[in-house]
Amino acid sequence: MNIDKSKELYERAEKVIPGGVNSPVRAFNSVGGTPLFMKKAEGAYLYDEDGNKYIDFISSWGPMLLGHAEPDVVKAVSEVAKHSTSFGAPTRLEVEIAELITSSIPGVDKIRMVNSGTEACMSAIRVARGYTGREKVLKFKGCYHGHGDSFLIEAGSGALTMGHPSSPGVTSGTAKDTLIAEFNDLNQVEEILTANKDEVAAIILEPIAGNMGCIPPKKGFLEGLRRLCDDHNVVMIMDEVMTGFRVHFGGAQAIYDVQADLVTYGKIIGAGLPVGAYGGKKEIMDYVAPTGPVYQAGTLSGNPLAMAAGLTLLKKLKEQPEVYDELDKKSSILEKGFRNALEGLNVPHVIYRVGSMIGIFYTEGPVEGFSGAEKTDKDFFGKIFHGMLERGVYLPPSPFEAFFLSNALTMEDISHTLTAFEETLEDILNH
Ligand code: HOZ
Repeated sequence: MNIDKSKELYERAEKVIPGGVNSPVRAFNSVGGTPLFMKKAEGAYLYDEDGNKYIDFISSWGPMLLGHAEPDVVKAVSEVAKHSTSFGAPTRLEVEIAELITSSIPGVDKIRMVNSGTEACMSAIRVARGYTGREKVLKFKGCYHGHGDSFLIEAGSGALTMGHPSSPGVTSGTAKDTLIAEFNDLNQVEEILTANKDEVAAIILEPIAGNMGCIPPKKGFLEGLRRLCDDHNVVMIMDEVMTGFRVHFGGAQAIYDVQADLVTYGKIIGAGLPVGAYGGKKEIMDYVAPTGPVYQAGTLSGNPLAMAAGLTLLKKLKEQPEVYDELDKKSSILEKGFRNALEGLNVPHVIYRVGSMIGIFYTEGPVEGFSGAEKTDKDFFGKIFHGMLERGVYLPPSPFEAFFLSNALTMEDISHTLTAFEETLEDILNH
């Protein structure tokens, strides 16, 4: 495979961009090799600067549910761009997308647009703190909510001890306000809430963890969290940046029938343009300025290009619920194929799938949270990644990212991917 142009761009990029990339996972640090610089994408295919074509299993980390360069989305963005790319004043599109989301998602009475999932989650915990008058938030190890300071905290020596910043630049003052529990461990959450009685403003979680591979909630976990939040007057925040409008039009909340107090969204509600949003119960959202005292603002919030793209995609998804069935079918064929190949060659594995999100862990398991996910064989994953890439399949370049499928994938793409997977496994095991 010739990747000379990517190599040349990477060399140039490293001189002027930290690590040569604008988001760390793109640097291929977990898998080695040169990051590929993409030139274009269409439907389910990515094309790099050297003209190599790949079947895409990232879908821009979620939003490309109908594939890249979806014609109606492209048309909507092009039309709106003719009338300006930003006003710094309200527009009709903002009202329409807010109406569409609030009328579709039970419990989201009001919604505020921001520019990224990070911003949405940062703002949601600020509102929860303002609303409850409490300072601590509880998050789960391995759940990612963007790079806000409060989220870059790792657990201390035990669940009940203070957390530490996981990145220089985050203060110990911030760390003391973030409590960490193991995903899917309800008892630990209860213990932490009891030990921090009347101090916890919010519990924030990815209802289906999508940033430590893909790990679904155990039966009763979300219901249990809902109950604990009610008992302790804690705001329950579901981060549906990856799962919202993807695993189901109503997101994970619709699949598991558990309603959060606040929900955060990202990427997909802008069809891949830079967008985030947080929304929820009226009484909480009315704490946001200018109605309420919690400040949050932004010139590019509700940007017309992003709103036009998002509105077009969400309308299409709402009008075509069969998209989710089709995606489910394709994803389940892929999941079964992966499982058969791994079982056939006796490769230890745990596979999870929720709708069109898939996670494969190369370990005996169990994998129910980060301590299980961490056991995945990272070297093995790196070899799989490169074997697949050579065969024209672009997987997430990290063992801790989920696969995201798009409905633009054809059955031929799925069967090509499974053949590539079997060949790659055989190559690895025979060397
Ligand atoms: N870690 C991000 C997705 N979970 C990656 C974002 C990006 O590099 O684009």
